[in-house]
Amino acid sequence: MIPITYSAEVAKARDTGTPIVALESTIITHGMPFPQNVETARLVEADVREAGAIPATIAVMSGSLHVGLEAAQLDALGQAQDVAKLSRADIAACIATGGTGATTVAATMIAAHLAGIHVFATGGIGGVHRGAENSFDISADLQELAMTPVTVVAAGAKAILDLPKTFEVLETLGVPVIAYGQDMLPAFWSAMSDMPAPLRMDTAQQIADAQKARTAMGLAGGQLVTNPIPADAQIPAAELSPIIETALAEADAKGISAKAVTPFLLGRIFELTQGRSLTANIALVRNNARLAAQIAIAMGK
Ligand code: PSU
Ligand code: MN
Repeated sequence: MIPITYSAEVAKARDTGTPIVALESTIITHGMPFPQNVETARLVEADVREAGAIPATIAVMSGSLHVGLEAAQLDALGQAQDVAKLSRADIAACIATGGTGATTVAATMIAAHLAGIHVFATGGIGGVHRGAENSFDISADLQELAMTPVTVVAAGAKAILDLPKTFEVLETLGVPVIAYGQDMLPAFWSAMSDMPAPLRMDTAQQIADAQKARTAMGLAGGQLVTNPIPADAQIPAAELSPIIETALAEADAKGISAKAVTPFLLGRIFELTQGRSLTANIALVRNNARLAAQIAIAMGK
């Protein structure tokens, strides 16, 4: 087994059996600008604690896999330059070479599972990019959901993606997609899309029980819980879609590809909305952290 460095509070939670919620770090290093990234990470951790669970923010620092970051480590990561963005393909190489990297949804799921954590909160998962029929750009997050038994709470897939193709691929991969408390899938910055959700659940206990049933049946993989952004924080899809189109066209013109696509688009949408996309992003991550804590508590029952 790879050695894991636990934060003091996560180590204690493991000893006492307190529910733990995993949190990713790519959203800190590549998804939000400093200082809002660190402020948000702290707020999200506080939301998890307030809801009765313990937060475990995951990252690789100088070759060590950290599950739970001390406050000073979180600060350092939020300001570090040239941090790698780690997925299934490169997390082991980063550890082996003593590197520092932030974990995406896929890599965070892997680390959470190694640490025995069953629930993870993020903003939005990666998915099938628009134009994937030419670029083949499909996030490794989707395959990870099919393989690793962690329930991921997100506000849907990021609206910069091709959402219908993303949900088609999830269905093909056998990943349960559950909308929390509504019939339609949310679309990240907007509470509603025009796509009906494959599954709907209204309580954290149902979601926890569904993950347990999967595992009991020997079905590999996790679940995607799509939790709508709070109504007062959302940006209507109609308002956002021309902005997304502009950002996508710029990415295309600049030849942005592979791992750089998602951070570039999020950064441009932040600028084009005068920061409103970030305010919405912060609200939805916090909302997801609270639901993830309830699911982690329900898993223990
Ligand atoms: N959600 C956010 N902001 C982000 C991400 C998710 O609100 O920055 C990150 C996640 O780490 C996700 C990654 O796994 O973007 C997807 O990147 P890619 O499309 O390159 O797989
Ligand atoms: Mn990609």
